[in-house]
Amino acid sequence: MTRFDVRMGLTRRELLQGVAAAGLTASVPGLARAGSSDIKRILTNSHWGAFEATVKGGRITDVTPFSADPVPSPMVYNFPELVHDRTRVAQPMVREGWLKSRERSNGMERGREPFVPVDWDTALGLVADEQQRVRELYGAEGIFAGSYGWGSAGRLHYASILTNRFFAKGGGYVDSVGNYSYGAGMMLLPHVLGSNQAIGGPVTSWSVIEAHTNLVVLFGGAAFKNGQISWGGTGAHTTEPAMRAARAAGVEFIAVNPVQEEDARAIDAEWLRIRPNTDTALMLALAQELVATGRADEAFLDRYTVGWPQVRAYLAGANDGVPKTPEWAAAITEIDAGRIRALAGQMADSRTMIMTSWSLQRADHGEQTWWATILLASVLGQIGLPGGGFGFSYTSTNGIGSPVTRHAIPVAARGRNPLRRSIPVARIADMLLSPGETFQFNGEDRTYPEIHYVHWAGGNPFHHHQDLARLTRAWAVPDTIVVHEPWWTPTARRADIVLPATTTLERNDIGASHRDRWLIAMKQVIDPVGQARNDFDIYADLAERQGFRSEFTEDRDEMGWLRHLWEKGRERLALDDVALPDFDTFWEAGAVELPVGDAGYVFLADYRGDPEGFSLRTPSGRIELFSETIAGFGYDCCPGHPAWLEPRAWLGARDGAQLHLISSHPKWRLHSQMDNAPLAKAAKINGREPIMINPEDAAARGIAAGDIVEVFNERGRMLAGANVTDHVRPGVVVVYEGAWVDHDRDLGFDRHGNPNMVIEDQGTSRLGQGCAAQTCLVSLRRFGTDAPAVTIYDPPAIVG
Ligand code: PGD
Repeated sequence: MTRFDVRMGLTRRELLQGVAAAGLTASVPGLARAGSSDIKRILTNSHWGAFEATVKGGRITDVTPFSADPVPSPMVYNFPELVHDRTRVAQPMVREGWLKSRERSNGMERGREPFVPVDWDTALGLVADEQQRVRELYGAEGIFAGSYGWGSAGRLHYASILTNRFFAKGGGYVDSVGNYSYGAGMMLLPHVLGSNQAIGGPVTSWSVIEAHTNLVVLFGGAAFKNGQISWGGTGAHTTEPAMRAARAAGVEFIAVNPVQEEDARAIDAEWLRIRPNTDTALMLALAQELVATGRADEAFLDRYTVGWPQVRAYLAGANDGVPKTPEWAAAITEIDAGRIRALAGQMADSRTMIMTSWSLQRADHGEQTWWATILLASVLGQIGLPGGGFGFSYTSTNGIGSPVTRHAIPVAARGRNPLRRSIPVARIADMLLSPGETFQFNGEDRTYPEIHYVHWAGGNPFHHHQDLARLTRAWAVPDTIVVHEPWWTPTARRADIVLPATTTLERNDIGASHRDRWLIAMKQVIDPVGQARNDFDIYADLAERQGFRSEFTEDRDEMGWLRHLWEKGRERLALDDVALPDFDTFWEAGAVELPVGDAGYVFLADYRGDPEGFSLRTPSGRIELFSETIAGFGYDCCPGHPAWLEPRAWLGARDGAQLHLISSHPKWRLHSQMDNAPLAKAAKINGREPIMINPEDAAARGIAAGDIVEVFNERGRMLAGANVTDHVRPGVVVVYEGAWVDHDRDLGFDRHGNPNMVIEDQGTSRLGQGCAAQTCLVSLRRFGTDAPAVTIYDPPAIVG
């Protein structure tokens, strides 16, 4: 089978040709002929971009990207197949064993037993009765509804927020805090900078970078691929054009990365092939080299930071006897000491912007990489100058550095949870497995509750969580698990009750994100597929059965809510001097373009100009290179200043021929969304998720391109398809996250290639407790010829 190379900017024709070349069986509808009378074209929006859907005979036959989008994502072309795919959940379903007897059903059978179709009335009755039973017996503490996940674009039908709202109005629930994207960083930054602005923006504008920056040092991705998506909707893609424009204007890029990404090549980035999880050591050595060569900006450090004396002593090796020299870092990072010295000089001689990606804090001690970034930028002393300093999100999602407005159209309010109890989001399995156990989190001691009922909508924990075999054991613990999903994802298959949800194309909504200049009326394109219903309506009916419909809906229907959210947004945007039309005018027009915000924005320029007047919201009012607060927590896994802490698994301490597994974000789907669509399927190798392997590592194991390989360690095993390439350094393999796991517990492995089968389920540190997926060692071998077929795109067994 030919591998289809998925590139940006692909036309639909090229896409279809590629799909055909890959020998896929997925149905590819023909292009709709314009001018035919029964054809409708309706504008809508999605995380991947806005597009016009062509509808014929009640089916979506084609899509045309939004005309104002300079670089549409090819992923929008997936929609016709995706929406009508055979993996849609046709009607409400109940796991057979649970339906027969909840008390006697075995939680380990979740994902193995067949489902029984039921009508909506029966399904909602079962769910409402079960919620009431658990609430009466165990209180709000027995219910987990911290349902995490990206869900879909739109301001109203955002599934996890509606979930929180339903349970808040219904008496309370155990919630989750933080996210899998930058959970460690978002806990750290308030201590160091006083806010999370460095993540969400505004950050220094790309136009400023283009005009003033000489050198961008990218720690982590140089990824246009991640810029394909934005939470809430994407009218115009800005990341790729901005990076290309900066390059064309003469900005030099250096990519510090174990992988040479295609996007980094597109901007001629020099590749520094670092060992995974060692960037902190490199940053510390760069800082130490600047000190040693008299190039540290002592005046900046003195005026704008606290804790520099402690950190300078640490860099010099005063406490541990280990000066953090280039030679020291070279032994850890495998980047030549001479190159480290030269890079320090280059950074000091240039107007330098440091861009560190979200993925680098998604690792053991991930907090340190972001703190060390701030340290290095402080030593360079360019923070607050045009084109200098640092940022964390430029290459992690669309729209960062392309300012729009401060305010946005709001989402439906979550409501106040009367039970003020939550866990860090990535500690879900610990919570289910260890009720009553105490854990530390950002200076607090917390206790895991005893959960009897789990309700999930808009997320896919059986893709996003680490150590999926452990999650399977944890998932067996609650009495009941209810999932709303459009598709038979791995999580839907592991529910007791599955409620089929509509997709964005089957309902009305408003597409808007504060990182995008387009507000788009997402008008319903087709009728709901099968018996799918909107999450909002599902919750409204569940609330009705329990006597709080009016509190949940505030007596508004779908269009009433959209009108309400629009009017609230209109009031807020007026504060930014933006005059929006009334709702009816907007709905009729289909799209409204917001004026571009402050394109000359420089992050922390106000602080640099007047550090007292614009003091930071840290205890000292300054950038905290040493934090008394963090030091006071007494965590050895996160001391009071940025430090090199050896990761629990890394190439510097590997066992024999182990390889470091990186599982970053794919360019052909969003997390697990669209894994069941043509583009992702076309990228598979021998039907498996691709694994990038360096030729040296492949040869040492007798692996050739296209082979099915087995990736394994003490936690689990999975198959993948070999992509032998020089674009990954020796010792490292890459499997993108998000393939629908096809874990056969009898065979003992995942047939498909979800990296979370083998990744450890441990927090980044006791401070952040974030997802640490990028810390993982694995072994690799050729699997042989008779690999079992992937079955995950077949719906599960349905009886009765
Ligand atoms: P998605 O695939 O987006 O992944 O994890 P997340 O769970 O967010 O899942 C969203 C689900 O919502 C899909 O199943 C989709 O079908 C469903 N859905 C969409 N729209 C609707 C709707 O309207 N209603 C309902 N009810 N459902 C809907 C993402 C998470 O994965 C994140 S954010 C990150 S950053 C992490 N990254 C990594 C990583 O880098 N490496 C590894 N190994 N693992 C990761 N996991 C994390």
